[in-house]
Amino acid sequence: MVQIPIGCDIKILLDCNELHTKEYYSNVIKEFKECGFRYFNFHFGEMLRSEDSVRWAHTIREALEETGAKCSLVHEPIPAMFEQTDEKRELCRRTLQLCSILGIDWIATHPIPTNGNFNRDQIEQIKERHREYFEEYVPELEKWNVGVAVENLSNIFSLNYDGTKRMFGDNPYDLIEIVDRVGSDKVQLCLDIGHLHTMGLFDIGDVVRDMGPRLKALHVHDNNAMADQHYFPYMGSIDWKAFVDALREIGYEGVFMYEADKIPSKYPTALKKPCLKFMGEIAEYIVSL
Ligand SMILES: [Mn+2]
Repeated sequence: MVQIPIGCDIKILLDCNELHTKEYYSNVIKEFKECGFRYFNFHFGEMLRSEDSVRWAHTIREALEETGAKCSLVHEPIPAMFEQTDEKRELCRRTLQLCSILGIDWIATHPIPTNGNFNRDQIEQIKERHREYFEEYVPELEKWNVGVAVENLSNIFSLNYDGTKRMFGDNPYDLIEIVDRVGSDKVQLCLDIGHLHTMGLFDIGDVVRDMGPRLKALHVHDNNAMADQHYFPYMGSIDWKAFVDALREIGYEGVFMYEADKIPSKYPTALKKPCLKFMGEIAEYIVSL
């Protein structure tokens, strides 16, 4: 049985700063590896705007090479990709450049924020808008050899924003269709399992199977199906066995990547590593089910 590798948000132990040395990053990465993680989910955050971002990325790359770790996913640039001002375009270009330096395979990207209870024609228009948007981006993605993994959302977000009940992207089948219309191996899917669970409409195993080979990245976290809590697995009500069985069935080749950094962040620094170790044990347990 091929074991699915496990990954975690590196920011749990790391603060991104251009002043940090390669040794600093190597030590942080070693701590992650001691907890079972060799793959990371990165957020460039403010570093994206730093004059020194390219040098900083090279420093981290050296630390990754030295420690035999890999950054496989980044959650950028949101919402930079959808507001095409010159400044945002530059942030997008910088994002792709940093991803390329760091060897990041996939950028988890939310769909264009669109709230409302849409009819069929409106949904069709929104899908076409996404197709056009991503198609335009494909040459850049190819140039930098980085892919976009479009992430499913939750209608819970739209309730927070303006009281509407739906948000485009909360139905993973709309995203499957966009990916097929774009038809590029650089525009694929990221399944946020927590978002999907809050919808209460979809069977997790069926969605994984229907995404099939388009599924390139995961955001793993749990919830009680009523809020996007970003809990550890088993703190909520997701059926983890059904999830991992379906991943195996489709021959998922990506990483079992946590997006559950909010919980460790609540703990004092001294407890962050034990917390991470526990997260590692939970992930190892699930991928062995
Ligand atoms: Mn997510």
